[in-house]
Amino acid sequence: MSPAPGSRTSASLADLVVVANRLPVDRHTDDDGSTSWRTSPGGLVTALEPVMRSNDGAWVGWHGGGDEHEPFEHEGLSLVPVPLTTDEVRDYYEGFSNATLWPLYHDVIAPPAFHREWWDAYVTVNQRFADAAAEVAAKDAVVWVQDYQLQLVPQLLRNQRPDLRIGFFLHIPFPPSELFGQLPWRRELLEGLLGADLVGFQLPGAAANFIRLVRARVGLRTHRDTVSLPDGRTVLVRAFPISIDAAGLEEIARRPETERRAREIRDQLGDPETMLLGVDRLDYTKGIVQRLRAFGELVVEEGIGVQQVAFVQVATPSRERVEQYRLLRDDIDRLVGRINGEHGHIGTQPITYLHSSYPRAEMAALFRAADVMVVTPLRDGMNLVAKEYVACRYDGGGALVLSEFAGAAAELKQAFSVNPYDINGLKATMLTAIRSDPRDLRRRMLAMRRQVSDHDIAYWANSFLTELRRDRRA
Ligand code: GDG
Repeated sequence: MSPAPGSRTSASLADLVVVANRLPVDRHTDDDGSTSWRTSPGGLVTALEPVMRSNDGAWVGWHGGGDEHEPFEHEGLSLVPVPLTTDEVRDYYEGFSNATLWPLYHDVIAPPAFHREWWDAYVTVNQRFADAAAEVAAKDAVVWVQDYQLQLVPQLLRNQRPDLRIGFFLHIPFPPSELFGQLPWRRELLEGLLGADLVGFQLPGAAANFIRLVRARVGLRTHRDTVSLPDGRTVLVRAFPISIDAAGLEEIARRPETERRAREIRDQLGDPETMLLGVDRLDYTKGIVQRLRAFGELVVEEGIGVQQVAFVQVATPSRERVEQYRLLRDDIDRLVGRINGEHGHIGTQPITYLHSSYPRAEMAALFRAADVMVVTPLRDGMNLVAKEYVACRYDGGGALVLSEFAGAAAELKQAFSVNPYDINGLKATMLTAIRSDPRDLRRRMLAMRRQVSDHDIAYWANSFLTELRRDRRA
């Protein structure tokens, strides 16, 4: 039975509900034992904050703990915490989400693991998120479910609240049927997603994969981007390429202290002629090993000295309890150690490797400092780093080397395109980018800047919500 949309006081019911694995806040425990919440900055919260405020919005997500926690307000946002036990974090989050779905959806770059108890936890946790959303949503509210951790939520929510308008957006790639077909629970996941009125993907190819799978595995009728269900309901399936808060980031990049810091970074590197930069979560999908190996070979073969070229790689710690991530970290440590050991000198080394995370302003300074940004994922839903680099280059300078397997490649057509599996091609392209004529670089950068500023994160959120709210019964 559906809980009356009012088991909470009607004043706290929301007309727009975002459901995501994490709340956009982190809990901090102070010395005296008291706890406080701090906003964890991210693209999604930046995008949704204005719409949340003007729509009586609420955000449902895990608060990082296993304790039951009452809904609360933080900096004007209404937050609804969902608890996860330690076992659920292991089985639903680290297990099914990050060791089954993540590798399966990224071309099986790492082998996905299939465990029935992980699936059971995924079902249990998705039901809990659906229950929390059902309880907080006002009558006829719009609910926007985010990402691969919550693919069952649309249908579980619809079972309880058929009055709602439900949208779903997948931030990562959606695989072709040959790979998706491996999943023992493939039909359940497709049916979970079909609970939504609008299913959004990063690219049209992913939307097409989904439509094809729905026909083949669920046996439903589809016409172009629409799925027809037996009860007369239709599901619209479209691409909505995500973006960044381009103006907000450019404002940080333009600050005098950011410029000062960018100059300081180059000085600290020994003032090389060219600085190359990589910024990624430490993840096997990002092609960090391929990129560093290519750079290492360039150093040897082209006789590029540390005075000429410096490579800075920021690899933000990520999912450190999942085995594949620990193995990758060791591989990168070894590779960097070998290249620096063989080609470094006292005080200078070819690769500056930073396994750490930094404030936004430091990232902007790094983007300002870098002549060549190297983004080489083996598969990536979008890749916001590529767009962030472009947003920071208000001077029209800098070169972007971009993998053809990043979603961003569909929009950033003037980047230097690479196949990261082709190490020789990667070397040649990095060299071309390093040696390019500044006028050619400027022409490319200005075109990419236009694309990113016209299609920013607000454009993304508005296009999705406008489509979701559209009355399609007529
Ligand atoms: C998923 C999809 C899709 C990184 N290190 C630091 C830091 N970052 C920021 C970057 C960027 C974000 O994290 C990473 O976003 P990406 O898009 O590059 O990659 P994923 O984390 O894999 O994101 C991806 C995205 O969802 C959105 O839909 O594009 O394809 O995989 O914003 O700048 N930020 C700070 N310090 C760091 O050390 N402040």
